[in-house]
Amino acid sequence: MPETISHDIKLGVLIEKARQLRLDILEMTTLAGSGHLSSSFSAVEILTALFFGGILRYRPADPWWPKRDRFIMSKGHAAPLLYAVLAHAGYFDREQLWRLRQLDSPLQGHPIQGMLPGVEATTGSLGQGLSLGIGHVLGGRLNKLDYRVYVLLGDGECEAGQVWEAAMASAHFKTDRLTAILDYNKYQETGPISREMALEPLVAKWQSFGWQVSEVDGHNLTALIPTLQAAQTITGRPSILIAHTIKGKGVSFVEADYTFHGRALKPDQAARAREEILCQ
Ligand SMILES: Cc1ncc(C[n+]2csc(CCOP(=O)(O)OP(=O)(O)O)c2C)c(N)n1
Ligand SMILES: [Mg+2]
Repeated sequence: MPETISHDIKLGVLIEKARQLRLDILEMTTLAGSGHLSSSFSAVEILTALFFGGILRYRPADPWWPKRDRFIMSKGHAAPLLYAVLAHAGYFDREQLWRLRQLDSPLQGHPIQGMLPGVEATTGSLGQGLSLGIGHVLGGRLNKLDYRVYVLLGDGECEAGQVWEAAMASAHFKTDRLTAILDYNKYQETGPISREMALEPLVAKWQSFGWQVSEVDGHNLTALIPTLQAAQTITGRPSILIAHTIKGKGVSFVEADYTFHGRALKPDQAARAREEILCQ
């Protein structure tokens, strides 16, 4: 693997960032005693690439900078990941992470716009983020702003009809400043996607809706970053990265058991998980 990804971004620095994010998510959810650790771990490299790999333009000191690129966490239950990334990006003090899910905390179980700097959209009711993304693209078009919009979707989330309505609308409006990333970990809350509501053939589906589709290993930063860069060059239609991922990536016993969805680890499990993450 190359040591340098683009310009001066070092692969080793990004891998270490991903490790720190996993450790923080583990700490946050263990302290809270609840939260979606496995859903968060699934997308750690995707958000690392976006926020720290030179893809998104943003200004933590000016969260509503009109020209910022928009990132919408449509699978809002992965809030621990979003919060950890925003803290590491400098939007707020990292100490706030330890207040996840407390009653008076801005770090609620699902992200709420306006409560925490950097949270672009209120999400958690699955299926809505792509529609919000289209609105941002059309707004940018009207206001002559050239920002790009990125939406992270879950695969279980794609069982919601609104996603496909948005997919159609997006192609219709030729929203080429919109890139969706599908966290294709093959599981939703209650079991495998193939059993609950099969999505395949997924590439052909998105293509038939008029999207530019690429498939990528969602844990490989050297693949993710160039694929995201390539998506920026597409014109006349929206693009989607189907990112093959592993739910709970990084902790063997979580990867092996989908029932960890929405469950925090018990202190002894958390200690084992921490060891595994530190050894990678
Ligand atoms: C509209 C709606 N229905 C049901 C839920 C409950 N729910 C929360 S997470 C989840 C599964 C999501 O699976 P997926 O999109 O694959 O995300 P993953 O955790 O695998 O990343 C469900 C059904 C919800 N949040 N919103
Ligand atoms: Mg899933």
